[in-house]
Amino acid sequence: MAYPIFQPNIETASREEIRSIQLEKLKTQVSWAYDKVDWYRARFDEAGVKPADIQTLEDIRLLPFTDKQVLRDTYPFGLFAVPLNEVLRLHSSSGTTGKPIVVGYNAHDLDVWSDCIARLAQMAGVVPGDRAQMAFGYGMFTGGFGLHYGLEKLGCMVVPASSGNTERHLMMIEDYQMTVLIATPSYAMHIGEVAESCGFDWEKSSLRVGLFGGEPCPPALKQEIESTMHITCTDNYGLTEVMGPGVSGECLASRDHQHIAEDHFLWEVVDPETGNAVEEGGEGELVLTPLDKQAFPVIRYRTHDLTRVICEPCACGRTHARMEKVRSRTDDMLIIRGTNVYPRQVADVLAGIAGVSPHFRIVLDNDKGLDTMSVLVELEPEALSDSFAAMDTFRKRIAEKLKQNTLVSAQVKLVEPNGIERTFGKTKYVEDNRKK
Ligand code: DLL
Repeated sequence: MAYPIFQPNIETASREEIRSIQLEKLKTQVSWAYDKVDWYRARFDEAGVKPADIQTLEDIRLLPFTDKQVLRDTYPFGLFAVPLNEVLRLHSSSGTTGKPIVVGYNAHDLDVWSDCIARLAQMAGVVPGDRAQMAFGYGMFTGGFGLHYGLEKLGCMVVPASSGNTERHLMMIEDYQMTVLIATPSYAMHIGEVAESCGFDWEKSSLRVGLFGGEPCPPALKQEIESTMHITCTDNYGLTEVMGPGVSGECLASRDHQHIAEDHFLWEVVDPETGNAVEEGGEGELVLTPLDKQAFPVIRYRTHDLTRVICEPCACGRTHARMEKVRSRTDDMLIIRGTNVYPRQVADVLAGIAGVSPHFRIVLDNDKGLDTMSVLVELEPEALSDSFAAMDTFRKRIAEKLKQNTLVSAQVKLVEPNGIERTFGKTKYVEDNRKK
């Protein structure tokens, strides 16, 4: 079987060539960050490292890590390396208390991003002329716009349907003869459920490929969607801080892995406790350094995603290293309908409301393929009232504040004082009942 490749001379370069491209770009990227961003210059100086000290790829270990906290501390533009009038796009990521983190792209960055997306689409068998229906949200989430421009670059017709309005999605798949669906796996599952309830016939549908990502996609879920919709789906990985989708993509020859776009990202796998490199092929936390970012350089970003990386050649012909699908993280981040939520965001919101105890529980369920979040909120005795209307207003106010902060709608249930069970005095803050 021949697999089409978007940039064959880069995607099938020898390991030596890839390392040499990476080293050249790494040197430039480190100098760029040092010269243009005060924060990097101060940190590198503190660590006693100058850009000229980077002589091999392993020398990256001389540099300090960055993490989400750094992006918060420098909010909104403290890590930007180009004048703001050269920045063409901002995106942001949820999952932090208070302000989100902000990232920016100039024309060069957007061009690189589209190449990375066109690559992962080709890996899944998408070809110019395909008709791609977008069910990722457009907005601050990187999924919608990221995939949109990359697919246009590949030569696809893109229908920017966005997420929601599932019956309209089905109508468009049928009427416009769509061939590619872009969605989070949980939303794709939901489309499948709605299709079943309205008698949609997938056997007659023109849909051929699903491009998924943004959250873990358990193999059983992928297989279920593939067999329901009669399509082939790939699962693609990325994160806002280093670009968005496009960091790595699944090819059709190695279904449990994703090829990292190694000419654009230098990867390390480290022990989450010590920060030291794990042995080759060992499991650890993925650390990424984008090699081609001008507006928003990021050096040694701690993703908190656990994986292992292998460099053996792949049957698809690509030589870029493959990371195992991410199934878990080193922190407690939850992904709910594609939105990142930390339990401490809920804790912070509740801490600001009088009459509420610090004990709560986030309960996650899955209703017809869609994640749902309920929050059990324990009351202090003084907040109890006999008036149903007063309690209901209070409940709605909490739900509104949670929505503002986490960007996810939650059903709030008020619980009497001491009503949330403690085990050995400890509250279990998350109960995740979603299909694993
Ligand atoms: O989810 C970017 C993206 C959009 C990737 C669309 C693919 C498709 P964030 O919202 O910043 O960015 O969330 C990033 O989501 O650190 C992982 O923990 C998780 N994640 C993203 N893709 C996958 C995946 C986008 N395919 C965080 N498998 C990451 C497992 C994923 N986890």
